[in-house]
Amino acid sequence: MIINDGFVPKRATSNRLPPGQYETKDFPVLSLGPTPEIDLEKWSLRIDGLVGAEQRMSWLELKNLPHEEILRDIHCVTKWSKFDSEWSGVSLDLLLKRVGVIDERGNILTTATHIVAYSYDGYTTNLPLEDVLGGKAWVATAYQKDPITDEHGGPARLLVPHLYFWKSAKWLNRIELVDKDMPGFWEVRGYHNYGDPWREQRYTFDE
Ligand SMILES: Nc1nc2c(c(=O)[nH]1)N[C@H]1C(S)=C(S)[C@@H](COP(=O)(O)O)O[C@H]1N2
Ligand SMILES: [Mo]
Repeated sequence: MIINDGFVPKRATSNRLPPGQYETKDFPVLSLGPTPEIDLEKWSLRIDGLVGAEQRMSWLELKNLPHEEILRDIHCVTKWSKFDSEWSGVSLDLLLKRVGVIDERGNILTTATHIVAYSYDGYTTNLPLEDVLGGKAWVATAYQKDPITDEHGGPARLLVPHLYFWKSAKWLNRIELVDKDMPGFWEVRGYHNYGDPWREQRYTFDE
C-alpha cells in the first residue's frame, strides 16, 4: 500500500543557515535611532550620481512601477536568520534601467562601480554595483503583502538578501551611483565592507 498524506519534508535547515547564525521565526527590529516620521505626500526617492539622467520619484511613481514577489532568507550580523521572508518590491535592475545605468539587456552604461544608499534617518550603506544587478536587490514596499511597517523601514527599504541585513537600508530616500567605494555608517564603524554571510564577513578584518 502506498500512503501519500501530502507530507512534504521541510527543506533541511542545515544547508541554508550560514555559519554562526541561528534561525528565528521573529522579525527583530534593529535601528540606530528613533523611527523617522515620513509623510507619503513628501516622500521621494532620488537616484543620481553617475547616471544617464537623474530621477526623483514620488511615492505614487514608485508604487506604479511593476513589483516582484520576493521570497528569501535574511541574515542579520547579530546572528539571527529568518527563512522565507516575503516581500514585494521594484528591482534595482528596473530602477537603474530607467536612469540609464544599464540598457535593456543589462549591459552597464556607467563608470560607476558602487552605489551608496541613503536613508531618512541619516543612515548610509555601500554596495558594489554588481551586487544590486541581476535580480539581487529591490526597493521593497511590502512585507507579507502589507505595507512595510514604520519600524521595519516603511514606506520603502532596500532589500539585498544575499548580504548581511545591515546592507538593506530602511527608510530609503536616495541611491547614488559612484565610481569609488564609499563605506557607509556601519562599514566605517567596524563592520565588514562587503558582508557576505556565507563567508561570515561580520567585522572589518574578517577575510
Ligand atoms: N535607515 C536604516 N537602515 C537600517 C538600519 C538603520 O538603523 N537605519 N539598521 C540596519 C541593520 S543593522 C539591520 S540588521 C537591519 C534591520 O532591519 P529590521 O529592523 O527590519 O530587522 O536594518 C538595517 N538598515
Ligand atoms: Mo544589524
